[in-house]
Amino acid sequence: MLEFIQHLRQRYQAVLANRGQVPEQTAYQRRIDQLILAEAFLRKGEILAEVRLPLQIAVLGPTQVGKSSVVNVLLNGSAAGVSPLAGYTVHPQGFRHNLPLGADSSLARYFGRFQCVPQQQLDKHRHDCYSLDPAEGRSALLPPCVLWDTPDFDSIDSATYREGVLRALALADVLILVVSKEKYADQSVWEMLATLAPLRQPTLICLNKLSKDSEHILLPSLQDKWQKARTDAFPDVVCLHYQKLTGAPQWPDAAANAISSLARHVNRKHHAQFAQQLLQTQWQDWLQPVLAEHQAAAAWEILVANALKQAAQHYQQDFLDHPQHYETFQQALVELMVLLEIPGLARVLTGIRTALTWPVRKLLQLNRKRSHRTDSSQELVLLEQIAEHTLIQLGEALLGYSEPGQKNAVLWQELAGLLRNQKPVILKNFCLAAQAYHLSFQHDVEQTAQNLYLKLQEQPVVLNSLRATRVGADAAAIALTLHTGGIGVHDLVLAPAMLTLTSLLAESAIGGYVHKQEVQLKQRQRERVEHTLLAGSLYEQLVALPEYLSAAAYFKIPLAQLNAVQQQLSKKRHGLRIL
Ligand SMILES: Nc1nc2c(ncn2[C@@H]2O[C@H](COP(=O)(O)OP(=O)(O)OP(=O)(O)O)[C@@H](O)[C@H]2O)c(=O)[nH]1
Ligand SMILES: [Mg+2]
Repeated sequence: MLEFIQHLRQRYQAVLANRGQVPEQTAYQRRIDQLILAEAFLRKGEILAEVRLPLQIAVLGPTQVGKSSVVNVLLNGSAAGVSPLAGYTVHPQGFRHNLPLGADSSLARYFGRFQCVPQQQLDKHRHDCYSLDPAEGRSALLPPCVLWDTPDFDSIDSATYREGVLRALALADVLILVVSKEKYADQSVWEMLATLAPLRQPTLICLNKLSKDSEHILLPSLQDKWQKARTDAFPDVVCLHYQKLTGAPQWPDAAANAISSLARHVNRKHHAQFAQQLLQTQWQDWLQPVLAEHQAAAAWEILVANALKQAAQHYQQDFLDHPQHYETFQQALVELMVLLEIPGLARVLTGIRTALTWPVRKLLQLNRKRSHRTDSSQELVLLEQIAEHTLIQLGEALLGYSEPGQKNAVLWQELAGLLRNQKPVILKNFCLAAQAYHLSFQHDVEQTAQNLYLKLQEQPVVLNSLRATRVGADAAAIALTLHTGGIGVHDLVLAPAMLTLTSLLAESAIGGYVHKQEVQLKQRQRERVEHTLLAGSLYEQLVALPEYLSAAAYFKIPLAQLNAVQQQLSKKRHGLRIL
């Protein structure tokens, strides 16, 4: 689970980085924050399950509200760096208050790739660091704890050190939110508090830099803002008045125990439960663009499947059912003529001396190389046209989906571009597959001819009339011409001899059988075209297109992986030991 959350966060960051300004920018940024928090919160849970971690208190707030000043007041020291420069603190800085000396390895494990550096050596330009130093003395305002001064989350530069803030905040058992008169209403403050809500940390608000009596005006408004962002009770507020002389806040005596009593509300036993609730409530929102990609891919598959259904209908109408285009059965009849070796055939072979003595089939074998029946096939021409038409139709549909404002418009747009670029390759592959099909289907044509031949053998009357008529001889001549490359396959359809031969057979005693053979051949042909060419070559190439979407700009998390993680999430209702 932890690895998945990490991966999801990285995908969000990559997608944002690669797509530039996206309409969902704000939502993506919020989810990245939530994922960093969740990841850190789960990591803390892992550590809590193994070791005793001292109480962690984090001071947070927008820039220049006096966070570091409050840290110093609470520690009764001056260790935290204070400055009038916005965004002065850029690293999480921990101060160990009243804690026995001990190994801090569990915190190092918590911070992971972040390096622990002595406070004085923190580099302003390196943001994957934190410090953890002992506090100078003891403070009556704090229980034994690690007190964290954190960087702001609202300045322009804060984007570069935001992860450090979030990691420190997810570690905290208790939060101290510092806001000032100027900053308490900032949207960033309340967005951050909403993001932190699932962590259920007991919180104290410090209203800093107050002028005399201004708290009465500010407090109701502060409460209102809290209630809009959170569902938990409005916390205690400590009002800190502006101290011109010291330049530092002064903690009121009445609030001396505020933090210690807040710390008593910390209940780490519920950590696992809170973590699970956090995942369950945010899961669907996090996965929304990931699922949207899968939905788009599924929609594309349906689009392709429908287009291919239409393509199959075109093939049926414009070829199989078309009286002037359908040539395959005529080809079977040509083969039949060859098998019959109709007498009189020799007449048309004048000029080919060997033909007078050689059986026709032998002659055809010699010429087989020369004639390539796929070259002249009307079927192949039509299939290519159908494929091209299908791609044009799909391209138009994609453009419709890519209109700005449409769901997944960016994805559809890129898919439209991919289709445009890949079109020549898709068509070429399709044509090759079509030729291969056509060649292999000759076997079925020959088989049909064999069936007819065998049937004719049983019907000597029909056979003899065929041999006796001129039609037979003419058709046989055409057969030979076709085999020797003299005419193309499509010419067969309209050749008068072939037409007469067809009707002669249809009206003969084996008419029913001939018709059945034709129907069966057509059926096999349709199945083969649908299966190997439409559902095969074309569908497979088209459905694979989304795989070529630029890897960095999309989530591309497989459904199987999603399902596996989701199962984990729903299984472990009672605590997240697996996490
Ligand atoms: N006079 C007066 N100045 C204060 C008070 N609290 C903070 N300041 C000043 O406000 C400025 C910012 O204080 P910091 O404590 O550095 O604020 P911060 O929130 O840590 O700021 P960043 O680290 O930049 O986010 C400093 O110049 C402080 O001296 C106060 O109560 N009175
Ligand atoms: Mg600071």
